[in-house]
Amino acid sequence: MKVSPEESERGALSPVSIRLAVQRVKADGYVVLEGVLPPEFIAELRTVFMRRFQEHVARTDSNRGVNRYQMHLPFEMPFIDLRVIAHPIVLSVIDAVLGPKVVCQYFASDTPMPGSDYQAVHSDIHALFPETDLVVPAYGLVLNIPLVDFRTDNGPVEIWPGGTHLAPMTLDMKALAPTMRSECVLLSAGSVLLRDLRMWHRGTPNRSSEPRPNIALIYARHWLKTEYPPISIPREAFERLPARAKELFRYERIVG
Ligand SMILES: O=C(O)CCC(=O)C(=O)O
Repeated sequence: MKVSPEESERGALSPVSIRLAVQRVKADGYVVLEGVLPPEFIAELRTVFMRRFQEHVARTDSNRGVNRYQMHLPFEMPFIDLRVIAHPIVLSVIDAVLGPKVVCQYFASDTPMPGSDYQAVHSDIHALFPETDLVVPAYGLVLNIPLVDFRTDNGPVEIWPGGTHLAPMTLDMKALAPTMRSECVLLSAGSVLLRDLRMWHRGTPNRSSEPRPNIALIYARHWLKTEYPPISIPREAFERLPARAKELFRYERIVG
């Protein structure tokens, strides 16, 4: 979905756009919002990210398959710019899907490097009721913010849209996924991908010569407890946040 220049200017989607975006998430498991972040801001994020990332790679083994890194982000600028953590356009869709009292409980990144491979198809959340086939409405959304274009050659995320977010968690994902329709999400930097935590997906090989960095946040209903470690937030940074952002991060680890 394209965000119109008027919506960008106002920092708010029209009610019709919000309704469409919400219905896309409910029906398809995801929505792409195009043109949410300006190129100069993406460039700044990418520069600072790549510095951090190179340091991380120099001292850590890859943790998401060969040449593929998940790295938590420090709770500092420019990563905690409100356009990343509490973008009004993005939050308007998140709020409409997840209801009041939403929290943000994951602040990290995924970067396939050249030489990375396919991941196993997976969902980003455990079953709430593993002993049953019960399917419930959305309770968590992943926000992906690409820091470079996602192209066919640089390891775009592959998704199984249109129903897998509503599939019982007892299904045999590994056997089923290869027999089902999937697509690679090709995105221009500046666009964002909002996807149901449950939607089946995987990383694909980066066959280019550059890393493909992507910021990932999880927003959820306030009662959800994931197995990810809490976000560590320096108290001064927390205190400087506006009320809405404070509310989003209120259950995280405020230190100092
Ligand atoms: O950004 C990507 O390539 C997806 C990575 C992913 O799904 C994961 O590591 O769990």
